[in-house]
Amino acid sequence: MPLSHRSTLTQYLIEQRRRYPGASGDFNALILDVALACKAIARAVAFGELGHAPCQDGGAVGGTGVGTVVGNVGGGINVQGETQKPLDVISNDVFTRMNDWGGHCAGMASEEMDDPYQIPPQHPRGKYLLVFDPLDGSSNIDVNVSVGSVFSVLRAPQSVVESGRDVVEADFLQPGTHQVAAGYALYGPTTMLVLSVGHGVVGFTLDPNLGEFMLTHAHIQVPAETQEFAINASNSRFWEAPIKRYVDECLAGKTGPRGKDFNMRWIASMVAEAHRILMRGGVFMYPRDTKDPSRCGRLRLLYEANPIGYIIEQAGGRASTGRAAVLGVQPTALHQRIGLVFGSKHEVERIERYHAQPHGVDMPSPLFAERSLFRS
Ligand code: AFP
Repeated sequence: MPLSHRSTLTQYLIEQRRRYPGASGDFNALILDVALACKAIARAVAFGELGHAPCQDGGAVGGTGVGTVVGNVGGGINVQGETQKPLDVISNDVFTRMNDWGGHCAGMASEEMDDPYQIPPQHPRGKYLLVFDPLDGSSNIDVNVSVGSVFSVLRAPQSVVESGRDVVEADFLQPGTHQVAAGYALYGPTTMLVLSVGHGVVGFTLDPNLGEFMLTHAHIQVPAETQEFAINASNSRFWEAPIKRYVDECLAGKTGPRGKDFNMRWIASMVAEAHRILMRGGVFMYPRDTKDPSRCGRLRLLYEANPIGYIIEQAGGRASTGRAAVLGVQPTALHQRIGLVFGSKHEVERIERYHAQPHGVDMPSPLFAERSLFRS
């Protein structure tokens, strides 16, 4: 049956499963549990300040308990040393509770938890690992800017599946190429779920009447060319030469070496930036820099860079550390940070070429040397 543009997420997953006649259905059930978590978080986010008081439904959002007293938890410090917003904590709780009972997961890991999450003993253990940032961009919550959830699905190592043992950090240290699915939910003017199960990228919009994710974007492709880039320019004095060169050349516009004008964007909510790039092209950079020598980037490899990188590459774009494909990086720690550049393929390849050249510059660039707007 050809996929209609109004399929539900469930119908889409059933269509995909037909490719694998031996599939048990565990994978589809896992994605549907993740989607349910995203719906519950969308609802919690939508309450905004109203969430500080108990909502009228007594918190019964599909039995999730979301919607109650949003403002009274959180305020702790997570493993990243960042202050947790109440919604960070609630979203993490929703993700773990929605996914720990179904028998699909062997364990989970999250930005908000120092250590891997163990499936409680009363529930069966499955063959997948779920890794997520339950509420990315949460520093934007107070100003009502779009935020999102990012997730990555890996296979649990055979030793975990066979023994049913507790998961340990090492089980999660798999390169992004090992992901079997990745996606994000964007809580913006509409709530969307963007997903790849390894056969391209599709987008679903949450129908508020039905409470269903409906397929609205059947074949998402990142345009190869762009005139838009996104970077936090306040870090320019810490950038390495190849990034300075790239940005300078974009800023030089029509009269510079690129021969065209660029727009710059920065939302500080990576899911929202990734979504914009998937819809109309662009390049996002949070590169390695010299701001804090103890860390080699801002974004987290396992639950930010890898899932977004997977989606972008499945959509025909490129995701890189600046030097090499981010999906090829062998992780060394659960909460490892990394430099990340992703988006329109030709732009990311250009940035990689600049990194490959000695000092990031192959010939004296008059703009870089003389007129750099971001000279250090
Ligand atoms: P939060 O989830 O702590 O708000 O972090 C968001 C984020 O990881 C990513 O979504 C943004 O692109 C990036 O950080 C913004 O970082 P700056 O605040 O340094 O611009």
